[in-house]
Amino acid sequence: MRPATEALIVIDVQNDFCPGGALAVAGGDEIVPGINALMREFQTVVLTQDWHPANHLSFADNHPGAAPFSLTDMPYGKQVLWPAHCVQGSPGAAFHPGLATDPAQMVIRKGFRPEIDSYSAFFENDRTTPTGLDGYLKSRGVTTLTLVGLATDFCVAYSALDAAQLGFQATVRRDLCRAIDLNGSLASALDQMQHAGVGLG
Ligand code: VGL
Ligand code: ZN
Repeated sequence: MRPATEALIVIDVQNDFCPGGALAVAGGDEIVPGINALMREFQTVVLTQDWHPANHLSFADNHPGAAPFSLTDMPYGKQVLWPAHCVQGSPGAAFHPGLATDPAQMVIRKGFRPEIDSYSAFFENDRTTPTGLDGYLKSRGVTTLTLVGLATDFCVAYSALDAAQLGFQATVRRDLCRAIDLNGSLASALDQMQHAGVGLG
């Protein structure tokens, strides 16, 4: 068992990010058994859940004429327009049925404001609106994070970069993540994480 200063953060292991889902990540389901096994080493386990209203502005459907995976300008900067995914309460938003959810003490939902996307578990995409996870972890004395889940180059990378910025020692277990890899996004995310001092295990 690892010390109480360490937490495992399991990012968005939800049906819509697994094969057959609305925004399927290749091999997204392959990481589930390994994540379940890793949970047994941690006293603190947090799950995140992408949790969008149907009118969410990250959905291409809510921008007439826009194609999925195109870019748009939001007040906070560029935003990829995604196929509708992880709609609150839908089967696609549920955790993968094989994911062990009982060991988690905390489930943090993000992306619930129609006008702001939230890739990171810590801050929404305006980079200033907090989710509250920083306070939860710090008030529990957690200093060191291991991050796993979906997708490596979006929600995992944004979470790991914010974790490093917030002073946590962060490691991404690449073998327990899978990537979307949109226009070089994986290489760019790995480069940014390396420069930020995120461990890539
Ligand atoms: C994610 C795109 C849109 C992710 C979430 O979990 O990486 N990617 N929403
Ligand atoms: Zn999303």
